[in-house]
Amino acid sequence: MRFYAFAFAASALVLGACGGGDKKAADSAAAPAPDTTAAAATTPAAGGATTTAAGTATAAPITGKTVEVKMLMDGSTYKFDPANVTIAKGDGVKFVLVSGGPHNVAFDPAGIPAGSNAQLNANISEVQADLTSAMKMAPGESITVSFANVPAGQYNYHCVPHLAMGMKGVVTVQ
Ligand SMILES: [Cu+2]
Repeated sequence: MRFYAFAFAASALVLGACGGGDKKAADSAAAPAPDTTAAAATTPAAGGATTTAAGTATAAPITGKTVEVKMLMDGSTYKFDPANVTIAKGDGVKFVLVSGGPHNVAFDPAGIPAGSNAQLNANISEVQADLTSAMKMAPGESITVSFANVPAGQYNYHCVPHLAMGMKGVVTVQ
């Protein structure tokens, strides 16, 4: 009790002596505040900027020819037909459901040319998730992908419901 009283008196003395009440409050308020603010501002801003940059690509319309790829069930095999097509920049691919739906078109993020992700997302009709089209159910329904304003290279894609059954293909853009 004697110790406690002494300590209290001492701290009161210190506070009183240097006017530390204000200073200490100002320091403790100022010190953590910039750190927290900086961390909070930096992290979402960086993430947001990246997302925004990736998401702000506007659809580049097909300027060349449109190649048709069928999505079908052949016996017990699900496939894109033809599975491999070679086109020029500016061409498009129309994926048409023939049978065996539901089917969709999903590009593999690791299987497309570097830097093509944002534009490809913008160029997929009815894009539903990253590089992934909406699901199509009925014969005659289709997904169209423009390969305008994207880098040349190989674009690997698959059908999500039938990936395990090997329903995949490659669009090569020259
Ligand atoms: Cu499928």
